[in-house]
Amino acid sequence: MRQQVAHKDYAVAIRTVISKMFIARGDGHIGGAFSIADVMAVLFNKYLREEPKDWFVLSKGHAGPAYYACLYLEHKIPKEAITTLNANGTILPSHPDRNLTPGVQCSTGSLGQGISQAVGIAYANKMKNTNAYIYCIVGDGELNEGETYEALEFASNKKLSNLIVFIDSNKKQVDGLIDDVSCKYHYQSLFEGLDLAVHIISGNDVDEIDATISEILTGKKDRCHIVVLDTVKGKGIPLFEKANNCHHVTFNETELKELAVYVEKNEGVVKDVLGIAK
Ligand SMILES: Cc1ncc(C[n+]2csc(CCOP(=O)(O)OP(=O)(O)O)c2C)c(N)n1
Repeated sequence: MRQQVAHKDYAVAIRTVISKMFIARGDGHIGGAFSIADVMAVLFNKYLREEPKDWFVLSKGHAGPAYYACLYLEHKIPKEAITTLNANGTILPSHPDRNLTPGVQCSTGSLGQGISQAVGIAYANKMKNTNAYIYCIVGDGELNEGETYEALEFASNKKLSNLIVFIDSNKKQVDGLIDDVSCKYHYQSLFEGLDLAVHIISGNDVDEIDATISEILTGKKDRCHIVVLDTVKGKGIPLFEKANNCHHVTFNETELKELAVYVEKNEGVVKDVLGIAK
């Protein structure tokens, strides 16, 4: 296993690489990519193993750039690709495609379908008696898709203790607040009602995320775990944190400048992470 870096640095490196992709492209799903940078940092920096082969499924596939940033930091994709996000002929399409991008394990983007793949993978691994874990990130807006509950019912029925599902509760989806677009979610009772283990934590706090995963991995293996991440959409750059809508942004001059400032400030951290994650 490679040496770890500080989770906080890894998260900053993820946001910096995403910013580079968006500057080159001129637009992107920034809000939901930045809100999950901290959980992605903990997973890629510490938990995802090659042997036994763990699985990572980004069910909210529009946050693909966050996934690509991790794969770049893990030396799976080349530097030249970073400036080609969603361009013709790129290996980095807007949403993850396992046939195009080295290291991507599941193609996602149609909301509800990533979590459905994740439960299937977890069930197959359970039947084969592997020690692999399946980590899946689902959006809170994605929970508006009925398919997510069908998948979780299956996870409950099959007691998929090798599956950890993170809900990115950033409180906003594409066209407004979750509470307005659909309904207010009472996560504890909602998921306990499905007989799943529920953890509600600060989703932009790397230490709390790390402690929660560690507790799950060392605890009783009798059911699937749901970790609700209380996050901020656009977390990391105040301009986007405060925006009413930063789901998908075509960046104006001020926003591009803000991204460039972030990149300039944190380029050194990316180099440090790349150096250690060799
Ligand atoms: C089946 C399906 N319906 C609609 C969309 C369009 N869409 C893309 S992102 C999104 C909102 C998702 O909200 P959320 O899961 O909260 O994303 P986040 O705020 O975390 O980025 C929608 C409706 C889609 N990708 N797939």
